[in-house]
Amino acid sequence: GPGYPDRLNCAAELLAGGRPGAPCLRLPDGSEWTYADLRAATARIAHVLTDELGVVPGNRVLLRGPTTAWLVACWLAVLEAGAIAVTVLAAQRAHELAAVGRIARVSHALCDAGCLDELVAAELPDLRITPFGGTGEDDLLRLAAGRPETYDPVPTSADDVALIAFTSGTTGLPKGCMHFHRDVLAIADTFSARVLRPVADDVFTGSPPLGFTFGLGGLVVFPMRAGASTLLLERAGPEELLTAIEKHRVTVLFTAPTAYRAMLTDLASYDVSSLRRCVSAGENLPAATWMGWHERTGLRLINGIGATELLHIFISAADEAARPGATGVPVPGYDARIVDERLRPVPDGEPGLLAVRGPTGCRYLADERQTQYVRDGWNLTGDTYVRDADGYFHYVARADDMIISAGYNIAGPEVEEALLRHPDVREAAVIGVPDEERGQIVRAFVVLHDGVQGGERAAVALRDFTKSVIVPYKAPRDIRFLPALPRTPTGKLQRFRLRDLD
Ligand code: 3SK
Repeated sequence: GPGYPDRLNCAAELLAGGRPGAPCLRLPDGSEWTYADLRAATARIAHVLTDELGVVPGNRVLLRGPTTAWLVACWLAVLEAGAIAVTVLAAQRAHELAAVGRIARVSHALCDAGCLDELVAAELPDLRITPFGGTGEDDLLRLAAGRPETYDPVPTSADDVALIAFTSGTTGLPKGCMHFHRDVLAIADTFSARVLRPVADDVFTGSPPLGFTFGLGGLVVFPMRAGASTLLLERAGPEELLTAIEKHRVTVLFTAPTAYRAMLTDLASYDVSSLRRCVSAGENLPAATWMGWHERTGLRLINGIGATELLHIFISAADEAARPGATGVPVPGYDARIVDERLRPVPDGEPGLLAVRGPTGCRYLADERQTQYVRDGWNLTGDTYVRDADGYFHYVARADDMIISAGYNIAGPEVEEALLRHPDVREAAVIGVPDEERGQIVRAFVVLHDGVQGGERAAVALRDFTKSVIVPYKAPRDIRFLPALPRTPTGKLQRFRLRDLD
């Protein structure tokens, strides 16, 4: 990866990314913070942290709130003060916050005044909670108001931990992933600089929250490293995104495949002609979604796979290099290969486990799952992938989501892609369910477009349709209709909840 000096404070570097008078943070009401504004706000908060709240380098500080300018300033201030940011989702509940707080041993929390309740209910002993953005006497912003506008950032080492990012944990206890100051810059200097290639005039926006590293990178680190600006949306559903793109002439969009599909439905009513770069990650991007977006906007979606363990995207492709249905090729600075259970490379064209290494690698905090995830320096992401003869990586399934039916291996996402080609289908999710005769059978959960009827006849028609698109043994034997699919706050499908439905 790129070389960095031994002494490095990534927050100070990011704040120096743009001209002082250039816009940095944009808000939905049309107001903006320049780089100088954000630098001053960060300095004031950092003074409160060190002088009043007793934060010392190495302390773990929990950050919680919707995507606002103040949350960004708090995040930067924690890092400038040499402390470690533990950014969680505003949507996380008390028991999840309690687990995160215990594992990360947080000493302080900065929490948006609008979502204090769950954090208080987490009952973390010895946690000093400071609200921000409220009206209380002890509000962080009130304390910060009279403080100096400059702050000497703690000269952290490039290898000091800057963040502990928690995996969204669709199953099991959440895992904390430690990332260094240099890692925060490395994601900007690899995926962003080499694949996304933003310019200072770009206006970023997107849906992932800052407690998800997809959002932290795409909505804070990448724009600031490029001296660009970012529109912060507290609510960022498909309609809010479309409205914001039109109103603020957004050029760079970060969101998940589901949102791209949902936006396609309403696209005709909005002017999205300002868009230049659209990144899709967080889940598999079906070829049909890529094609639909291309047909309607003329833009080639930049697909990517990232992981909290690796901080951001490590396989991707943009522009002419993008191929519908493929994730892409390793981002410059990363290596990826397909291996078997014993880490031996498997030939191109054969499915196996995805193994990755690069400048940002997984270091779990106090978790014995480290030795399963990282072997011989390779990160095993838990995905089954195939590499084709051109070196492109294609998603098959999560390794533990492969369905085996009557001896056939069936990858759920392939069946989902087939279902999504049907014009009535809005979302589809496929699981294997136990079956006496076949071991497992394929069951599909389908969300139909508004105004389309489900029922037995629709199920038969959909099943026949999938048989015309993929080999018939992969067609779902059982199709059920749902109003929506169960997802985590970061937008990932919760297959275990589908397995629990009966
Ligand atoms: O979870 C993901 O897929 C992801 C994607 C991009 C960046 C970061 C993450 C965790």
